[in-house]
Amino acid sequence: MENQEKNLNGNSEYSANSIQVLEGLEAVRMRPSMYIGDIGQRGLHHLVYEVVDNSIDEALAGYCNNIKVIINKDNSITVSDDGRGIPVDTMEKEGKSALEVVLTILHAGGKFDKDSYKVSGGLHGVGVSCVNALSSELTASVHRDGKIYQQKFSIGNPISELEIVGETDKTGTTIHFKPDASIFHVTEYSFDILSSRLRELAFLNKGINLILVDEREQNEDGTSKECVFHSETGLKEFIEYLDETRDALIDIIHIDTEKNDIPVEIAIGYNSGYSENVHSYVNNINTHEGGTHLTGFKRGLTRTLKQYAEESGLLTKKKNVIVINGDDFREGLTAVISVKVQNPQFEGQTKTKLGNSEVSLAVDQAVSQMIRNYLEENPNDAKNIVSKVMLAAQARIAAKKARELVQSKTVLKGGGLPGKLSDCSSRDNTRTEVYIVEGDSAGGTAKQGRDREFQAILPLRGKILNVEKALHHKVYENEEIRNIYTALGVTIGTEDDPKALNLEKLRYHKVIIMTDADVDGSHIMTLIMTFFFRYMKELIEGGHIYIATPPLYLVKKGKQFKYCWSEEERIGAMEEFGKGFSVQRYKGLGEMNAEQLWDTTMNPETRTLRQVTIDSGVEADRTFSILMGEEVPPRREFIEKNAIYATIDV
Ligand code: 0RA
Repeated sequence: MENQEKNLNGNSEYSANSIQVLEGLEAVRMRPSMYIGDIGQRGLHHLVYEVVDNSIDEALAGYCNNIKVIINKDNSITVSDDGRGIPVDTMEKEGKSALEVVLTILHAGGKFDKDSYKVSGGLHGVGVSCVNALSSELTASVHRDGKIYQQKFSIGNPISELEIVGETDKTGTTIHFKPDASIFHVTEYSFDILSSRLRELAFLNKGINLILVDEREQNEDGTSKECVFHSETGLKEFIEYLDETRDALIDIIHIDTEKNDIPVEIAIGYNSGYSENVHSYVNNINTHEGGTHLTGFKRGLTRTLKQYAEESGLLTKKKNVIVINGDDFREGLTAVISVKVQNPQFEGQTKTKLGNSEVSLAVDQAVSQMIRNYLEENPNDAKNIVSKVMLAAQARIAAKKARELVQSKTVLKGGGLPGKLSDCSSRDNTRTEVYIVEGDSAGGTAKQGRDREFQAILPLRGKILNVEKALHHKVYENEEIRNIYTALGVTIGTEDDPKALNLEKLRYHKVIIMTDADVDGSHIMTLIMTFFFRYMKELIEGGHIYIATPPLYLVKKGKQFKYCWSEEERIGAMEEFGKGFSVQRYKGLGEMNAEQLWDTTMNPETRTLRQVTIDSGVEADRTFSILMGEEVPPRREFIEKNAIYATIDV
């Protein structure tokens, strides 16, 4: 292949223009978290999304069908697409190629191709130049006009000219980058995290092929691990995926339309469960905090179903007329709402709440058209939904009473706290912590082993209720669960939202779940996590939930000993002592004495806590529904492998 080594800019001087450019990207390197969220695992993966988003834009514009993401052996990433290729001609104003502008100027993305359909965007919509700034090396290759163009960069600066390195009959863009290890705390990519995002993108953008290859893992035949994500029916398949193990009450209802120039896609399903699982997206971004699109959806759904129920006489046939409200229409509802908005205004604490008021009506109209059509054609499903709604209304009234009971002082013992709680003496809730421990005996050891100044112990009796399968009022009536609410000092209902958790009076900064390192302990851990995910998600989101990691083994020889947290550590310790050692496997917390428990698991100086975070609300929702439906799954492995809740060591 001929290497022409030609400088297409006709300009070998970067200096003049690059002063300004360097300042722009230098800001990204100075404060990376402002641009990509954080410099841990999340930020690391965000780099990939940022690049993929550009390819998705190209696909939404109708020019690209295939996007491939490769995790290379060295944890660098290659993203390639078969779009038109980033333009390479010189831009007059900047005096450099469009490619270089895209890669070196912040927010340059929107400068091109104004008419094209640019809606996808990362959490902060920062563009591929940020990825460049935070990569120790980045190579951009463009197949376009019969040629292969290439330019290399390092920490955002060009280190080569734009060169022609070959000829091609294809078009497309390939970005290869290696995240800068001097910036990121974590440099290893997770196949599972990337695959959940690509799966989600496939559902949200039907028709595109998204391929994920992991070069770090070879199959037996020498090929690399690979997954292809493709959806023909978009959000309909998304609901099928989310509700895989739930019992469907109706066929999935789906609409893909445009209202007042706003593309709106919605799919809903009703299942026999009690939880509400509504996921909303704006420009492919999960809007955790909701916003105008969600408001429009709820309003349209409630109004249309209510109207239908009243007109068809299904509601008034019952003797006891009960007042139904909006919540009742969403019990057992799984829904995904996806809108594409030209100039999204993101608000809220995590900038994931849509503010654009015009979107509300668009979604309202779409959902009401969708439901009206569906109910007219499927009167039997309509009956199923209405009877479900009536049951939900009755259960809601029971749940309200039970919830009030949770908060009423009458059920509480001395000082308003549960009798089983061994509280700490400090009331400085920026440093207090509570250990939630299974069983009274482990609770006893923890109580002796703790530092009572700032560590409280709340023992739970055996297995707590599986909230995934319980009606709300059963959850609030459950004694162990009530103890958790009162011990933590959290209540239900804030000024903004009567159902949100109120953390104002949270009594501990860290809530640490400590269970045995065996199958039973894992099961209890899963039950407790399910409770926190479904009923106290705000605590997880606030970074308050942690998992304690007791050791698995004690290897001992004479006066020397070593605690081990993995098989490798155990083998290492045995080799170190080579003869005359003994190995003790700790199955339960109760097998350790108070001092051992303090040394290994509770002492802030030496312990390892794993903070629980939610990487993907969608994956977490689905996984809890699967996990808690199954009989005897190897839960701990499942949880850790599948990153239901990702945990990071702190
Ligand atoms: C600006 C203008 C055009 C395409 C692109 C950017 C583009 C960017 C990326 C980033 C990754 N893949 C991409 N593919 C395309 C339009 C070019 C034209 O008019 O031919």
